[in-house]
Amino acid sequence: SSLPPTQSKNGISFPSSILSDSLNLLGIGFRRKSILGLKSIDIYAFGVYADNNDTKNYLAEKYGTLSASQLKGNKEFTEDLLENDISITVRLQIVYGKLSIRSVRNAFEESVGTRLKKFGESDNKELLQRFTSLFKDDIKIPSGSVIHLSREKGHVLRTTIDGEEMGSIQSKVLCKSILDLYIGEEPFDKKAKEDIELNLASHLQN
Ligand code: DAO
Ligand code: DAO
Ligand code: DAO
Repeated sequence: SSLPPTQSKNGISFPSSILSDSLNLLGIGFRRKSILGLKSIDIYAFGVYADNNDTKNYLAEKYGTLSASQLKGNKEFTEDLLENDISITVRLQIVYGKLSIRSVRNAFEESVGTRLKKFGESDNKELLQRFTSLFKDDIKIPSGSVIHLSREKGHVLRTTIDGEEMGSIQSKVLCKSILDLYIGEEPFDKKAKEDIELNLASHLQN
């Protein structure tokens, strides 16, 4: 079975587990954005961590007999990963050093807003604003900052920046929408998602 990667292509390293021994790294990738339609810049690197026991409990019975290639691109599997009460943390490490809070808010409303709509959240404007209002103008996220976006038990989204608690919000659709950016059908980084599927396949078979 393949070991989870602990280092990304251009040298940003991710620990193989964080927060607890059972929260293990499944894949890493990049969030890129093209500026003025010209060049594409790396905004942040990310690592996706899932709780070993949760993935076994929720997914092994149904998917434990499938090979990595059978899991790859399997829509039902993606849906089950997003939908179930599986603890997952996405660790972001900021690369682009000139992020303003305004551009974070705008990007968030675009990326997460699209997903909230996709998952049928009718009141998404209110939910989005409740969330982005917490992005105070004096928050600093220079290059190297580490943000944790965690889905905890009961579909609670908890956010920390450099270990400092920003707050939590209980919302199944918000948790699902944020995780969809990284492990959904149209992820930011396709290779990262493939690695995640590969590592989950080998974990579920054991
Ligand atoms: O400054 O115009 C610019 C480029 C900014 C791109 C902003 C993308 C923000 C992505 C969200 C970051 C979340 C931490
Ligand atoms: O990359 O489009 C995206 C969305 C990333 C979610 C980022 C959440 C950022 C929360 C902390 C912001 C603090 C200003
Ligand atoms: O309206 O239910 C509520 C309380 C809102 C608390 C939400 C905290 C969200 C934390 C995310 C911070 C991201 C910087």
